[in-house]
Amino acid sequence: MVFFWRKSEEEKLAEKGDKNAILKLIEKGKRDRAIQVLEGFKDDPELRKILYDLYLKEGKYYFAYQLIEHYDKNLGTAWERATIYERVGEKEKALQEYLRIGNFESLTKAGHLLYQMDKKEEALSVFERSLNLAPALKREELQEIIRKIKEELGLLQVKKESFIEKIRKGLQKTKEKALFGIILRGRKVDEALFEELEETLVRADIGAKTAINVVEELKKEAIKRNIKESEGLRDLLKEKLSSLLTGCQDNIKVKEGKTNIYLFLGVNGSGKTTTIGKLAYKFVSEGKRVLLCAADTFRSAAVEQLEVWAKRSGADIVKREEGADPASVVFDAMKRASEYHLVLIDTAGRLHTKEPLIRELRKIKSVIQRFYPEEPTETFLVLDATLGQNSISQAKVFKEAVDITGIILTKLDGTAKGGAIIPICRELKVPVKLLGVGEGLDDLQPFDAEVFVQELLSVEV
Ligand SMILES: Nc1nc2c(ncn2[C@@H]2O[C@H](COP(=O)(O)OP(=O)(O)OP(=O)(O)O)[C@@H](O)[C@H]2O)c(=O)[nH]1
Ligand SMILES: [Mg+2]
Repeated sequence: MVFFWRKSEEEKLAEKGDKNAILKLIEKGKRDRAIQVLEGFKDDPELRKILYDLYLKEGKYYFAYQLIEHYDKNLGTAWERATIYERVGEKEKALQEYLRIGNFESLTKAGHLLYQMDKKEEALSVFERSLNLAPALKREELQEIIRKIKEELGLLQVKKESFIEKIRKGLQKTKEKALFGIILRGRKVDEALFEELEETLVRADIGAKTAINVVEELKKEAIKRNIKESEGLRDLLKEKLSSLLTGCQDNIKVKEGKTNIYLFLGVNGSGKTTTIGKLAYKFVSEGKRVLLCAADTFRSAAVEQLEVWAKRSGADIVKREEGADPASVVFDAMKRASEYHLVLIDTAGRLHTKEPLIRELRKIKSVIQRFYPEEPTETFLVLDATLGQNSISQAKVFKEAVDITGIILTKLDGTAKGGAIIPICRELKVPVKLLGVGEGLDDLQPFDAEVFVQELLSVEV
């Protein structure tokens, strides 16, 4: 009897808005009754908060939402409000709260919401912000999401072309191909043919001396093997050119499970920035984390250009203002490098100031080695194929500054001087690792000497 009397006394107190009595009701598990009572005191901030907490505990999100909407926009925590908004379908409001919180969890939530709302570009940028704050264990999951969105936005479309098809596509644009194709098609082997061949080899920029040698040897072989038709010379020429390219070919090095630093050197306009963009795209498509370092601080446009490539490829970027010390940008990049598989460093190539250029490049290298004594994994010299052999002299300046591990020959799609690849690699004694065959994301190929020569002399023009 006493028990019932005391209980109703408590309820009476509660009904009058006595906070302690209400809390006692809740303590005893009479949540519904407490809610019923509290709903009469929504104007009282203290009791309202108790009601709000109860709504959340009971999963009555819509009621909690109404409290927020009609009584107090700051009720509870921002995270709670965001969750409530999300539950009741107020996506826009949920989004605003998540963005305001701005931590890893909330930005990830905001990214998902934006994606659901079909705002993919915004989702991408929010996920990228969230990635910057992500704990190590969450990074991969987030990268995968980012990669997927990029693919959907067409930022990472992977063309299904075979390796050989790609090389063909690139080389089809080279002009020598047409020349050799025509000379070697359906002709009698005679002095005039040899002269034309020699001329074409010179025009292809393989070097006059080499051209004369090649043709001399072809003549001897043609007599020895009694070759009468030009078609028969094709294989001989292939053999000869291939042997000249022995040792000129190598793959780019990537140390698995480590941070790889690649340094890109070359004169203005040789194609450094474009090549970095293409290579970043290739690595990001393979699921690697890539950081671009804008150490060409000479012009602000150079930094902007690299930023565009970072966006297109899905790589991150480290930059500073125009005119900043390039080595200091490299320093910033090195501080973050351990989070990445690859760091690609863009440099300025002002050749008219040779001594400062050499000093600058050495300084950059020493900054890299302060952090990673074994790096750079690759120091690429980017050369413009349209300059042909003329690029050899500029190459020597860079070689003087730092050791070059590979040549990247760009713009091979628009030149008749692709033959220069032979003197370039033989004279510099550095292998050619990549070829640039256009301005698109996909227009970068590994250099394969055999395929290169084969395509050069192929009849399908
Ligand atoms: N056709 C063709 N154009 C290319 C290729 N690579 C680069 N280019 C173009 O060449 C021009 C110069 O390329 P960049 O990448 O800006 O050269 P860079 O070495 O960074 O030049 P600076 O930043 O001035 O030192 C750009 O218009 C590119 O689009 C290629 O393989 N083929
Ligand atoms: Mg550049």
